[in-house]
Amino acid sequence: MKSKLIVFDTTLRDGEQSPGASMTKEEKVRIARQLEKLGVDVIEAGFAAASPGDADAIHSIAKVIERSTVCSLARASEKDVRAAGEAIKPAKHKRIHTFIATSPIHMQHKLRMTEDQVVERAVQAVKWAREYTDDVEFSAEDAIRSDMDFLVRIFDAVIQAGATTLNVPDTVGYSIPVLLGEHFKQLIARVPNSDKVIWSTHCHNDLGMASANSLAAVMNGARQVECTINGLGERAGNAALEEIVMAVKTRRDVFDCDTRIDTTQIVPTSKLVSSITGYPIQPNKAIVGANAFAHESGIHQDGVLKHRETYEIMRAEDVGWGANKMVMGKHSGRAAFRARLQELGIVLEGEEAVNAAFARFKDLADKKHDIFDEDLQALVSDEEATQVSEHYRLVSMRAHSETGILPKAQVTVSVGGEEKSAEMHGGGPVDATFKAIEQIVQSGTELLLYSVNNITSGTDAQGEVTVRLSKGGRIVNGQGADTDIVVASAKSYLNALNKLHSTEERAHPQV
Ligand SMILES: [Mn+2]
Repeated sequence: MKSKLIVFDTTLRDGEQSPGASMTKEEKVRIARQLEKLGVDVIEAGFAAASPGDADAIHSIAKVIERSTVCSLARASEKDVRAAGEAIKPAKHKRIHTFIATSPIHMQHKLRMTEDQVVERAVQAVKWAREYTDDVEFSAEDAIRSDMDFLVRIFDAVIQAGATTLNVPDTVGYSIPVLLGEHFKQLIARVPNSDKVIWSTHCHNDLGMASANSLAAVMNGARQVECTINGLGERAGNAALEEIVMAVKTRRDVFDCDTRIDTTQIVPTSKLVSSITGYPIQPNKAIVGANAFAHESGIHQDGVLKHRETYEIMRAEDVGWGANKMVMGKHSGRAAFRARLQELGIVLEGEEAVNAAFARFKDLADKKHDIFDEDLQALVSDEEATQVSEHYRLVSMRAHSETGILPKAQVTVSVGGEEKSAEMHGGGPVDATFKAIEQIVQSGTELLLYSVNNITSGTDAQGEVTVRLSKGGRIVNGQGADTDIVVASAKSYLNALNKLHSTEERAHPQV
């Protein structure tokens, strides 16, 4: 009988801390529902004390999630822990995850606290958290660079205070598998009552070893892995959920534990997170990259055709490739449209919202023959984006490109209800369009990233454009989808400007 490996997904917390990846409440709820369908045990839904908006998003997720545990992060302060406790209150299964730094460099330079003070604060935070739930996780931030004797002391103290999961994060992505495994072995051997708690790993990918390090922890007794979809996260990201889950499943001969993940939901979840955050997936990404199961070379193809196991260690359909064959089109009715949204876990508030989304669907079906699940997700994202306090709205545009002629764009934007137009030349139709928008808006932002990806295949596919803008130290991603990539570009640029216009300031702790 294999033991259970708890999958703790932090896409909505650590993942959201990727530059510009911040999501709206509706987007977070949509991802949380998909994570539940995927079979994630714990959903870290956010950091409640970051802002009232963050607390509200966690609260909304806590209300709709039934099977997964809903968790909020909290620094080791009374204000943070109480904010977390309030935010997760409606959840059926709830957890508070509190943390404090334990490495000498963090205690001296960041916290300016002594070891005794850090232990006292950690114990107090766990006790506050226990007022709200019996399920309390404690993280020793930067554990990998902390002194082993001190870690043993603080973990012993928080177990006595009531912590039930102990997380040993490699916050800065510094470890290597052999050392990290040894770290877990020693901790579990030395901490009193270590068998009464779940040991957890949280690895960052700065040296490209997040998944390998996490698995080394599992081989040495960790029974919870903290990870994100597509490896999203601070800097180089976190351990990728899909890699951990498939490694444990594929190498059953090595791991004496198992997850309860429905692996056929991996690819749909990956696509949803990518499309909502605007972080495209590299084609050669393990499990979820477009090439992960494509056999280009003739020799490989021949081998695979003769006997699949010659080159394939996993089956594409087991991770959800090709599962989205369900296609809708021009003749699909309102009932079918609604049923499909429901199956995708998309809940639209009220008949009016359904009607608006259905009208968009019909528009799209006029331009594009087959409508896939990914198109529906993009359509709903687009619809939600238009509802988010639209200070800037695209009224109309015309872009012209012709060989031998300087490209030109004419754009009309509604700015707080007032229509303004401009016409500009540029290096190409997209450049001209952005220049025309800037001529109207005068935002003074810096364009950090512009990327176009096709949502599905074929030349009639919708283009999904991501634009990353920076202004005064703040970074936002804007997105837009359309069968015309110049129009999609204008939408994404305005979406980013709207976010800069409305986003509130938030705290960003790192674990
Ligand atoms: Mn982290």
